Amino acid sequence: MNQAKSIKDLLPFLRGVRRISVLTGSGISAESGVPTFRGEDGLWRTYRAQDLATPEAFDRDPALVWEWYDWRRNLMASKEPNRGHRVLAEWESRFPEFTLITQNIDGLHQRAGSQRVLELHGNIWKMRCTREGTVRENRESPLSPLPPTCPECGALLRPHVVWFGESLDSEVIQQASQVSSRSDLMFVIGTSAVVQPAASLPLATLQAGGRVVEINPDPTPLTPHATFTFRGKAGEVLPRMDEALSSSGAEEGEEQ
Ligand code: BV8
Repeated sequence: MNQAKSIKDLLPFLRGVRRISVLTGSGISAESGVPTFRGEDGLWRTYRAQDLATPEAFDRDPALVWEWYDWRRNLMASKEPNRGHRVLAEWESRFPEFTLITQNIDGLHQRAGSQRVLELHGNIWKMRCTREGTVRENRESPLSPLPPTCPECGALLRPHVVWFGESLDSEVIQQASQVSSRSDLMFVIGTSAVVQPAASLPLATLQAGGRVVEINPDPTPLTPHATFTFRGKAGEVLPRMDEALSSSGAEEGEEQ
């Protein structure tokens, strides 16, 4: 049984580790008021995302897909990073090698101050020209006109996100896989661990002899494999871990 009794159980593992990675999912943004995908307030339950977050849906009805993304952008525009995001941003400078890999497209990690973020599924604030492939950031909310068109060539713009059935950016997934298989320890926070290939990254850490620490109020398919599981909300567990770390000096590989 890998249920951690307390954060103190974790400290010996954090002492002296050099390479730490984190994989986050929509659960880390839940306490910022951004609906998760499969929870009670599930964003997808309302909008049947599986029908909309696909290239086929976009080809069939770009205006409808853009209405959904515009609704999500409006929703996210008023949300702030929470304590969980902020602790991870601080940890970036506290550990010798720290990499944040996120499935989220809300940009809240960057807003919290994280500099090195691997966005596996893209970013809702970026758009890509369907003809030229150029990517631009656009934070206009609400968008007008809908659907937006390329200022250079007039072609339709699409959200710069990875839809179901689309491959991830090869550079990004290659980097994420490399980081995962080199991590001494990977925190897996706020993800139901069902979407591939993201869900396989913690297994790469374990296969290479690293440890996995899961933080989630609910069990997931990863739970039985995790070295430690903390049942709780990211915005509560992470600040407590940060507190325990600071008072124990178990950081930057400090020898105890
Ligand atoms: C691909 C962007 C090649 C768009 C998203 C292998 C096996 C099986 C299936 C596949 C496979 N390989 C490919 C597939 C198909 C598919 C897939 O994985 N399907 C799943 C559903 C079975 N994958 C793909 O299509 C990927 N492409 O592999 O290309 C290929 C192509 C075709 C066929 C084969 C190979 C592309 C996947 C990317 C899809 N795009 N998002 C958009 O957002 O609009 S995925 C979407 O799901 C989001 O990015 C989201 O982050 C992600 C994962 O969801 P979670 O983040 O985990 O969110 P969820 O709600 O599920 O869970 C929240 C968790 O938080 C819960 O556990 C909850 O308990 C917890 N929580 C709640 N509150 C808190 C909390 N935790 C902490 N604190 C709290 N307060």
